[in-house]
Amino acid sequence: MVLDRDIRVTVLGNTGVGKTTLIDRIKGTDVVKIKSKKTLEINIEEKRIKLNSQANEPWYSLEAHRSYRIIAIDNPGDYKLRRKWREAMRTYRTAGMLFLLDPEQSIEIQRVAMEDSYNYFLDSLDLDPEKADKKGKSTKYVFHFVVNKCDYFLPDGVEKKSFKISAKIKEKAVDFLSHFAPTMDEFKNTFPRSKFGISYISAMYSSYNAVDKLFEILKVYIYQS
Ligand SMILES: Nc1nc2c(ncn2[C@@H]2O[C@H](COP(=O)(O)OP(=O)(O)O)[C@@H](O)[C@H]2O)c(=O)[nH]1
Ligand SMILES: [Mg+2]
Repeated sequence: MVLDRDIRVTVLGNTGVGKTTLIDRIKGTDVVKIKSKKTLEINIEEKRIKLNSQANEPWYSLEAHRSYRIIAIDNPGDYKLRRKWREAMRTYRTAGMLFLLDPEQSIEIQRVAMEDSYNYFLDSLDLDPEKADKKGKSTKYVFHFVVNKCDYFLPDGVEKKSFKISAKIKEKAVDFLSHFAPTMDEFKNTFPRSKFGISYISAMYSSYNAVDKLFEILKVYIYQS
């Protein structure tokens, strides 16, 4: 339908941070049905969804009747396979990237992954660094940083199912994310016209609403409404 809209996004992050799990969860898929295996190739996942906010739109509005097609480019996270990121971003032009972080994993290693995503994103714009910088300065992209596996901050013995972020857990997740602030600032300096956001979720245990919300945010960035 003409009304339909695409949300094209590249999903990046170190191996094991939950990229594939998150993409699998889109559309309310139950996590128990998902078999996790290492991503070695670039996979394109397409899912047509209705966002929760659309239910609040009046029936006569276009928005109420739209479908959103999520096109998520799932990438391998192994550092040896990261050169594929540039390839993926060159081949499948997207609005920007979802960068996932895992509080269970080394900060140092993930910082390198974040720096790699920055460099490969620029490379994908133009292999000439000056031209890439220029493009970065003048174009609007979307960079959304996601602290995944926030269930990791729950005290032992607390039920994880239907995980909901509390103020206490968010505080810990914010603290974890602060280690990446210098790199995130670098993104902001290089892409001054772009949109930046942060989400705290558990791809595995958050309700579908929380997963859906991530794409609501992207929709607003991309379509400004
Ligand atoms: N506890 C917890 N485990 C998760 C979460 N998301 C993913 N995982 C697990 O982390 C592992 C790696 O996930 P995967 O999606 O394959 O990561 P990828 O390499 O980034 O695609 C799997 O065993 C998942 O079940 C989460 O939110 N919480
Ligand atoms: Mg994967």
